[in-house]
Amino acid sequence: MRITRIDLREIRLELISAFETSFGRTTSRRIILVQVFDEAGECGWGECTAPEGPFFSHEFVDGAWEVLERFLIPMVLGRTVDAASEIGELMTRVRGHGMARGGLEAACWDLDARRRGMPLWKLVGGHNPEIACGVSIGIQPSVAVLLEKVELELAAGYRRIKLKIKPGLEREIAESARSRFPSATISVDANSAYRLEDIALIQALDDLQLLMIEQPLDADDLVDHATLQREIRTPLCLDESITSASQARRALDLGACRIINIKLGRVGGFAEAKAIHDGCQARGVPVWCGGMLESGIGRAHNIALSTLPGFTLPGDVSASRRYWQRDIIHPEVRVSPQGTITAPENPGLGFEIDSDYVEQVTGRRLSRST
Ligand code: OSB
Ligand code: MG
Repeated sequence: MRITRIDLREIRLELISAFETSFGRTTSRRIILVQVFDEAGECGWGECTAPEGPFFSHEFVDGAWEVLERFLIPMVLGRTVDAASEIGELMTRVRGHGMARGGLEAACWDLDARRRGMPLWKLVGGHNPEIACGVSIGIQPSVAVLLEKVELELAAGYRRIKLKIKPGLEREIAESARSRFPSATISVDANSAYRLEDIALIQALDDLQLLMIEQPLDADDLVDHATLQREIRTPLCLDESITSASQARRALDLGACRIINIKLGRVGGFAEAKAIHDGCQARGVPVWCGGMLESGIGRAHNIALSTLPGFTLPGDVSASRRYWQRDIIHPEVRVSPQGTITAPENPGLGFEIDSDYVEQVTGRRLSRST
């Protein structure tokens, strides 16, 4: 397939409720959508998961736009590949900026699947279209509000509850949820808010039967994560630290984690995500699909990725209605009472793009063609 045109647009969507992590609070999202076209005018959609500010990692919306416009689009435009799996290789000269690369790469996977008339999840290599879903719950104004949210999500069927924590609040958050819901599958996510000197705070969570503790320390610190993992029974899961398949291998060789969260954007797209998945599967390490408060397009990509057989733990892939009053895809993503999403059988993403609504919420745009 030959990529003859690439369009970017920035949309703005208000979150139904603010999402707070140890690094900040998000109330609305600015999201870059990528469209790629082939010589026949067939089109694929991608979403760049870069957030509003450089607080999760170095990436953010305006930086990603700049990198896409100046460097990535010129590397892909006019090029011919046999399959979307080769697109990532065209962009390897750019260091980092996985979310910018991943948005463009994922759009090419959607295009490739549509051209072949097959659902994206099958092209990616998935076997079972039914995926297990969890939720990520931000830091709340009080324990009472938090427990109410957890109760609602468990009642909706979600199979794993992830609670955001930050220094000083970790024990209160995790213990209140554990004592109120003794048999629930619960994990916590610190988004790099701790240092190894805070080890006592992390050890205080070790008796709460948590499924995992996600990314307690710095993204670039595999060594301290390995030290911490030796001192606790609860599995560590890495998110921010895992930016590539080689970084995943190093983390596992060092014993820095026992579980890996795979995010399409953070790792630069499907080819790298699949490589991480394959490496983990070969070593018996469970993986799950993370989320970045995506619109329906990024969510649909996450659903496809989650059908790979090594995704044995529930992901942060949940229903559209938890985020948006109105999503940009039809139908919106729905979760069954059993806490599952079924990947669609239609070609490509398998969801229709609501182009009228996308137009309504579009701010700036850019189009490049051969
Ligand atoms: O660390 O997993 C994270 C959201 C934004 C940035 C980082 C993270 C998250 C989430 C939410 O946990 C996942 C989601 O519901 O999309
Ligand atoms: Mg995380």
